[in-house]
Amino acid sequence: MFSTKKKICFIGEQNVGKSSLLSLLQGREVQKERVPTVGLEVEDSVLNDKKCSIWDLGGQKRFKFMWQDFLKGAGLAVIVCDSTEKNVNQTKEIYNRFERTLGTKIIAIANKQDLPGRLSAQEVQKRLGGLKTYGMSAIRPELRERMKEILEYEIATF
Ligand SMILES: Nc1nc2c(ncn2[C@@H]2O[C@H](COP(=O)(O)OP(=O)(O)O)[C@@H](O)[C@H]2O)c(=O)[nH]1
Ligand SMILES: [Mg+2]
Repeated sequence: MFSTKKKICFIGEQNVGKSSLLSLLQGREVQKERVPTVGLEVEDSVLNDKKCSIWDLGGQKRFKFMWQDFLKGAGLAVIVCDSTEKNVNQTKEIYNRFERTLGTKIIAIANKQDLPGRLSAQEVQKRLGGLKTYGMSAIRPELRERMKEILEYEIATF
C-alpha cells in the first residue's frame, strides 16, 4: 500500500531547545552543554505506530533563509520558544512569517518551563495570538511521554 512518511519540522531561534526536545522524544539523554545544530538534522521516529521524520534546522541567522524550503511538505510545524519575554516576541515574528505557509499546521512549545521567571504556556499562547501552545522542559526525562503524546495528538489529524 502506498503511504507517505509524515514530516514534522521544529523551528525557532537558536538555543531555545529544539534539538533537546528531539533528544527527549527519542529517549536520548539531554546534555547540559550542547553543540549547536549546524545545518539540518533529520531523524526518524515512530508516532501513532507509524514512521515519521522529524526535521531540526539550526536556528542560526545564516540558516534562516532555508526555512521556507525546509517547511515544504511538512504536516506539522512546531515553533519552539524558551518562554522568555524577549524570545516570545521573536517567536511571534517567526509565526507571523509562516502562518500562511500552505497546508502546514502550526503549534508552539513553551520550553524551559523549569527555569525561574519563565512565562507560563498559557501566557505564551496569549502572546502568540492564541496559537496552541504546550509547556515543556526538555531536560526532564519524565516528560518524554508527554512530548510524544503532544506530537501524536497533533499529527493524528493530518
Ligand atoms: N533549563 C533548561 N535548559 C534547556 C532546556 N532545553 C534545552 N536546554 C538547554 O538550552 C541549550 C540549547 O539547547 P538546544 O537543544 O541546543 O537548542 P536549539 O539551538 O534550539 O537546538 C542547551 O544548553 C540545553 O541544555 C530546558 O527545557 N530547560
Ligand atoms: Mg539545535
